[in-house]
Order: sequence, then C-alpha cells, then structure tokens
Amino acid sequence: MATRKKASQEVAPEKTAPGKKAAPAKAGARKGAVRKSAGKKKPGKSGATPARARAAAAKSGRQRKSAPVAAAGQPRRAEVLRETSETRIKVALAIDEPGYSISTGVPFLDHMLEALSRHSGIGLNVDAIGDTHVDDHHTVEDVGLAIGEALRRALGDKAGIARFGHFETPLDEALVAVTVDLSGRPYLVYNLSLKPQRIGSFDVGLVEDFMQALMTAAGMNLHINVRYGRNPHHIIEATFKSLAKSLAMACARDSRMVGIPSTKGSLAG
Ligand SMILES: [Mn+2]
Repeated sequence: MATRKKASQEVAPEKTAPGKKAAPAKAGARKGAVRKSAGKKKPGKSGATPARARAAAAKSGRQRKSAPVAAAGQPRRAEVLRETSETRIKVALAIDEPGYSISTGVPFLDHMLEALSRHSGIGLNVDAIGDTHVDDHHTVEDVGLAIGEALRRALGDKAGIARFGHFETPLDEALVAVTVDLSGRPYLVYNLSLKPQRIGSFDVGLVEDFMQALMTAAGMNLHINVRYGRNPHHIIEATFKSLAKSLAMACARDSRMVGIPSTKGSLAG
C-alpha cells in the first residue's frame, strides 16, 4: 500500500495556517492556494504554562534530560507538501486554530474532511490535485498520508497532551465508535464492514485506505468499530465525526499531564 515512492517535504510553518471559512481553492489557481490566516488567535494558553510545567517536571526529576523541549506554548501547526507523479498535495494543519478549506477533487472526501475539521476544531487546509482520471485511490491515500504527517509534526513531542481519545457518534440509525492513542505506534483495527459499493462516485473501500494512510503517517493507534448502521453514507460520516471528536480529546492539553504522557518518556514511536 504505502510502498509507492513518495516525496514529501516540510514547508516553513509560520507562513500559513488554515483560514477560517476561506473559499476553497479553485483548480488551476494553485499558486498561493494555502491562505494566510486572517487575524487568527494564537493557540490558547490555558493550563500550565510550558515554563512552569517544565520547571515542575525538572524539580520532581520526572522529565528526562534528553526529552525534547515541550512544544506547549508554540503554535501547534505544520504544513506538508507531498508531490509524486500521481498526486500533488498541500496540507496546512493547526491543532488549535479552527477553520477549513478543502479541495481534493474527490467530493465525498471533501465532505468527510470538512466534518473532520469542523467537529475536531483542528484547522485544516487541503489542496490536492491527483490522477482522479485513473481513479480516486492515489488521491485518497496520499491525502491521508499528508494529513497524518502534518498532525504528527504539529503535535511535536506531545508533551502535556491527553494522548488518548474515544467517542461514539450517532447519525440517524448508525452508531460508530472510534478510539485513538497518539502513541507513535501505527496500528489500525478496522471493523467497518461495508459491502463494495459507491456513494456517488466514491468507492467506500477507500475509507480503509485513507485510515490506513492517516494512522501510519500520524503514528497512532486507531480503532474503528461500527456498532450498527444501515446507510453507508451515515456510517462513514459517523466514523469521521467520531475520529474528529477522538482526536480533539487526544490532542487536548491536560494541565495535570506534566511532560510527555508516557512512562517510557517518549511517544516518538
Ligand atoms: Mn453527509
């Protein structure tokens, strides 16, 4: 699956951030498609300040000397540009700055990513051009990889975060549970058995490819369990909403969580 040759690079993070309600980029107007945030607030500074947290940790001797400097207090943002012969994907992600602008060329994926950003409060700009004339597979998978990589970079060393998240979202007759651990160890449990079918032009099997790519690049343990449901659109949408809420929980800063939330002292994977 992720064996195709990829090229990706980090883009300077301070230039852009997800813009609130920015108009989706038009195909053919790719230059400068990642917008500047207009008057965005800096991420909240609730809870322990990084300096105080670090001082407390140092005092108690719990923080290892080799532990990377906590990212707390710094804007949790990252940008990823991923270019291959199949796709060109630009992602700007800002954990604490809600707002989205999504244009992937795959309408159902746009709908799901909008839900992901809207319900997580994680700012997300995605601008993708892919070989959708072949099919949607490369684009869906590579968008998952780029978002996952942006999330991993934005989280930094994960000091002071909750790390775990779980949520069950209903959508009419469907109920879907998603559980995440931002452990640095990619592992997917995917209990979402939909018979092969399409929603509009979207092949529902691609949801698994997206989740596989996302959790691999983000370095997370991701469990998806459909409790029940009939309508595939409802089931998939409830999955993305549960993922959103779970990620919001896992990324949230917990003022009682001093340093990196691991007895091992690292969540680097
Ligand atoms: Mn919908």
